[in-house]
Amino acid sequence: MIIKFPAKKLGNLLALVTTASAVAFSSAANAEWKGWNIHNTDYPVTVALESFIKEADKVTNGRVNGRVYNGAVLGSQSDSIQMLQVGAIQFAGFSLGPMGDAVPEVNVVSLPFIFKNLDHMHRVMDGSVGDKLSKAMEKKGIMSLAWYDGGARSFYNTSKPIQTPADVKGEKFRVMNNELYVGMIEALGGNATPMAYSEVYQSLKTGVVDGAENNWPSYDSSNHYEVATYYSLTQHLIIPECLCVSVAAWNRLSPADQVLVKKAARDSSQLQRKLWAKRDEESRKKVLAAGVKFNEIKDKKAFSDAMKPVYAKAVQDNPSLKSFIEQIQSVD
Ligand code: BDP
Repeated sequence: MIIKFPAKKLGNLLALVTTASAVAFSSAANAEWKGWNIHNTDYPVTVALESFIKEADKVTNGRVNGRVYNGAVLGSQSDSIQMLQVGAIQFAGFSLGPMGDAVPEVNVVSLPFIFKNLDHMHRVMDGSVGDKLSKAMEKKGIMSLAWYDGGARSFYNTSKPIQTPADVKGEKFRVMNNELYVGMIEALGGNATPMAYSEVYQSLKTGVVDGAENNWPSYDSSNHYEVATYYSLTQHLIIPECLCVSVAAWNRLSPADQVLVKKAARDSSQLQRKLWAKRDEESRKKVLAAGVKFNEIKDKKAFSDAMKPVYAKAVQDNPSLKSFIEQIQSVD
């Protein structure tokens, strides 16, 4: 497998990783597994990733050892995808949302209302569709060892409740880096700006964007609730997250170690899902107590109908999505 990057971009990525790890880790650097993470301490993804690498170290007698770099200090999520592909980092935990560019099949999980609820997403991802997506990622240098939860994403904004699709008209929304989400907002008559997570707080505060969309825990941990105080429960996206490893790092492990590391990953996903359910509830309560104005959506079908054109466009751009959509819809 050959992945090409412009020399300058790749140089920047490698410099970033080398500097960050040199600061934190001076001995046995060759053996260190560097883990990328966007979230801060105590977040369910963070705790699960830390538990994974600790367990992997234990069960392999230190043959796999490393640490998790929180708060996206190793670069943005788009950077992390490329760093996994070239083996500059060894593992990461993140939303599959921005992965559509690198692995087009994965865009199926970014289609609005594709999953009925969290349980449905679990059944799909823990079954054959999850395996197929993992295979597609593997061809691009990234392997998913386990699926994590990312809850359901809803709109939040600074000026008014979103009750119907018409309320999105003319509003500027931040989306994750993926053209599909731009189409999703445009289908509602809004304007979308793809932007790194780290820039959203300031952009909401200064009016560069009017709103964004995310699950309760991220709305809480990013402090976006302080500056965008209307949260409207559209739940238009349920996007799985992954504990992913670099195929380059994976291939250096013995088959026996691969079995052990995979088990550590699966165990960490059990932990993450438990922590997620708890945190989802805690974050919801916390932001509501802080004064967030929250509304349910009376007619969710109005949103899914308005967003339907996104499906046709996605299939047109990537015909292989058609069969993935059908497979997901056929899972009860
Ligand atoms: C969070 C995901 C994280 C994304 C972030 C975002 O856990 O991976 O980067 O949303 O909106 O819910 O960028």
